[in-house]
Amino acid sequence: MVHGFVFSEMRIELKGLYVITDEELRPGRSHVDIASAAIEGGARIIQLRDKKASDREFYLIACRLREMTRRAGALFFVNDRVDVAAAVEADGVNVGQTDLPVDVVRKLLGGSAVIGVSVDSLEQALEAQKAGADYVGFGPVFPTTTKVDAGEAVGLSELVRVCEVVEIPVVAIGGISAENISSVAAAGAECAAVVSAVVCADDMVKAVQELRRKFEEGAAQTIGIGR
Ligand code: TZP
Ligand code: MG
Repeated sequence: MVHGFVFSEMRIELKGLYVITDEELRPGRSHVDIASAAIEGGARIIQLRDKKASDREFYLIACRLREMTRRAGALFFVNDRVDVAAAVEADGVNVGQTDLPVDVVRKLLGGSAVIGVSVDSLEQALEAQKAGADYVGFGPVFPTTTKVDAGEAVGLSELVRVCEVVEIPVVAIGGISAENISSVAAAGAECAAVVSAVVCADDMVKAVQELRRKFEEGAAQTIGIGR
């Protein structure tokens, strides 16, 4: 099934590589640098994630990324900050298990906003789906050091199970690289979200191109059923 959302008359698929910006992994690389390379490499889903910026900084960066993504015809998501997502008219927001509940986010952002919920089990994924989430971010699929409290890797077979059971799009996350992204796509995930695979690459544009290509290769041989 192809999942799509309509954004100001434009239908953009929630499918493929999902690049999350992070300024901490590679000092000197800003959110704008990362988003700009991601767009140049062909990524069409970008999320701003920053746990340290002040409200003002975060808002100003979000304004820049909103502008860049709009120009590129890319989706723009904000992590955690529903208020900032609303302020900059982001396409959506990604919230975790301890952030605002989906019904409250929906009330604040309205019906057309895409709400993603981070989950680490099938139970949480089904709960998010029932609550009205538009997608689940499932992981960490593989071990990662990018998010210190990410917990144990859930593994590829659990990803296959979640993709089979859950009806809303599944965005796989955690430890995804050029080496394993094909398997994630083949497992049935609509998207593969990456941080370090892009942010820490010597050449971010090339990394994005390679990740996209390998995602497509994997998606062509989906091993999950019923998608
Ligand atoms: N949520 C679960 S794992 C993770 C997040 C934000 C970090 C993913 O980063 P990386 O570098 O792609 O493993
Ligand atoms: Mg969060």
